[in-house]
Amino acid sequence: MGEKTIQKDAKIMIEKLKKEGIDLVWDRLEKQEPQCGFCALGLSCRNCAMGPCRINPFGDEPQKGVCGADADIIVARNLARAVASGAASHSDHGRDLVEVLALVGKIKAYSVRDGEKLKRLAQEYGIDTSKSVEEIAHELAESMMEDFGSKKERIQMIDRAPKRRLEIWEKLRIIPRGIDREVVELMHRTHMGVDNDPVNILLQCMRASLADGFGGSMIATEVSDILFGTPQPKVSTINLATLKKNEVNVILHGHNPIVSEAVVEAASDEEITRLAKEAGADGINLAGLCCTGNEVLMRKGIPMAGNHLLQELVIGTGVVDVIIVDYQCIMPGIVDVAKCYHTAVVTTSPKAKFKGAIHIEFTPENADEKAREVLKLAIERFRKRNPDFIKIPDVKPMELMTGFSVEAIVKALGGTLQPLIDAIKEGSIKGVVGSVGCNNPKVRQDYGHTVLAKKLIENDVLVLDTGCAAVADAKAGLKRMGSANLAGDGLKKVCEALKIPPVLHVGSCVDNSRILVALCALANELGVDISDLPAAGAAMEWYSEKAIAIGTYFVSSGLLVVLGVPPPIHGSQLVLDVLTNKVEELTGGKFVVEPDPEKAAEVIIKHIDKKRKKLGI
Ligand code: BF8
Ligand code: SF4
Repeated sequence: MGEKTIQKDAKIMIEKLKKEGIDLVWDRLEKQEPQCGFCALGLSCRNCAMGPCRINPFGDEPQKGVCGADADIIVARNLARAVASGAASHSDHGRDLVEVLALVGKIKAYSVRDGEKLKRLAQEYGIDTSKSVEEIAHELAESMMEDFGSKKERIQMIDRAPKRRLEIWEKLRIIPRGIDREVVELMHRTHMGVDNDPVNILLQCMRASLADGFGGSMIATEVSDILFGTPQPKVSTINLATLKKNEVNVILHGHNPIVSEAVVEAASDEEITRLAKEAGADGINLAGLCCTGNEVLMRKGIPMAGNHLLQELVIGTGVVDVIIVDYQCIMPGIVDVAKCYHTAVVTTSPKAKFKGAIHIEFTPENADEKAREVLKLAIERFRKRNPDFIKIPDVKPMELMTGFSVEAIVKALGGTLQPLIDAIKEGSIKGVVGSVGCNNPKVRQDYGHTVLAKKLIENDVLVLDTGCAAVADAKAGLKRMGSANLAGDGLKKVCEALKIPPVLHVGSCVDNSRILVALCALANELGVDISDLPAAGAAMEWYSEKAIAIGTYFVSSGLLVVLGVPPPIHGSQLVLDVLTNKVEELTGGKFVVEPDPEKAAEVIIKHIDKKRKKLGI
């Protein structure tokens, strides 16, 4: 295995934990190698008890599963199940927020922070906005719950897409009817003996992914903004040096801001501060990890400890007193690492319990009380730190600018998208790229994201990033004040004028819906389709099924999407050809698999140039 990470803080911690004999994600990957070749190609199936089956990729027998399914059917079905899981994850997260919205007025811990957005959404859903905030919130929640069900012919926010895009989807019959419905139908179709036309399965993959992008994820973003405030630009810090030796450190990990927002509130509670001081600490220090981290960074400016592959390393600093999690992307491995230190892993959701963790269940009704309980636990654990195990990497916390919701971007532009459109037209900004997704131990951590982003901004391409890609770029200093210097002359000029970095943090992974909203708005302003825009997506270090769902809704929306890690589809020439080639005739978008970020940037820039030429700009 080559170098594991490009980041200094991570390198220092990997070294420390190695000396302490602790098994990390990279060690476990090594022990898994060689990984199953059939599975890597998508050629194994265990969908029923006549199997498990596998297809020989070299043309020898077996070429069919016991039921008669061939490579194309098996690969398409496997991909479909990944899309279903990814869409389900984002959407179930969205639903949890809708359930909180429905309780506004009846509970203490949560209220409406962005009343303007609540009204805007209510109008979009056809709700009478002359009522009280609580009534509007309740009715909006009810309407959104219908988006999840099977009563509607189309989910509400799909109509944010440009007219031409909707016509394309209507023709392909992939307008999502209900969020849960499309996921359930995809699972149904992949049961043995249902949909055995690989292309038909892929079309339903697109529909389920759109139910995520314009449904579950978009609801998660919009309702989080309503409940916790729409992000505005702010400055914060990032990397492991955000941990403080003399403070009680609590790491907020996972995805849904419901729990973490309550913890942020409770951390400024006088009693808590007093207890922390009594224990000998200077105070409480909160730091984020993964997408929960992105949520509280965007809205509250809470410092960020790191991304996906930092979750074990952060515990190894010996100063994390509690790591509190909600759900998704939380490696079970953190419980084993935490056992070697004084760190408590606290789970909070009835749907995400971890063997060996402490479960403190949060509900909308008890959130403030439970948040204080968790902080008290952290203070207790602070007393139990072992000084022999403490090491915070000696690096400077990196400064970053965050908080670029679409509303904030429009505000920075002076109230309309026009300046951005003008900049794109005259070529000072060549195009826009959404850089998204994870870390994957198979890729040198943060290398793919950061090299891609640097190359794009050098070429005057504005980068919008989310999730762990956003954390990677920020750690590398691409979102510092003054990072406009790293951009090409055109983009630099625009960034300096607007006082923004050339890489804009638009949020967590559900906030990829913000990228959709921005692209829809741009296309609508220009009177074109999304596929006409000089725009693209990239997921250079993806690992998660959620990333597959995101990539699929980007491609379905007409974007070229570069994947830096090959998806398990290479076992079927047909599926590979559809997704990397033929789909372009249908949606205008397609996947490109390119692990080298330099080459990925070239592919994207060429694509952007082509689109500019076609637009005559
Ligand atoms: O939803 S980028 S590793 S943390 S899946 Fe997970 Fe991937 Fe990070 Fe956020 Ni998104
Ligand atoms: Fe085998 Fe077909 Fe069953 Fe899959 S569905 S395990 S290919 S028999």
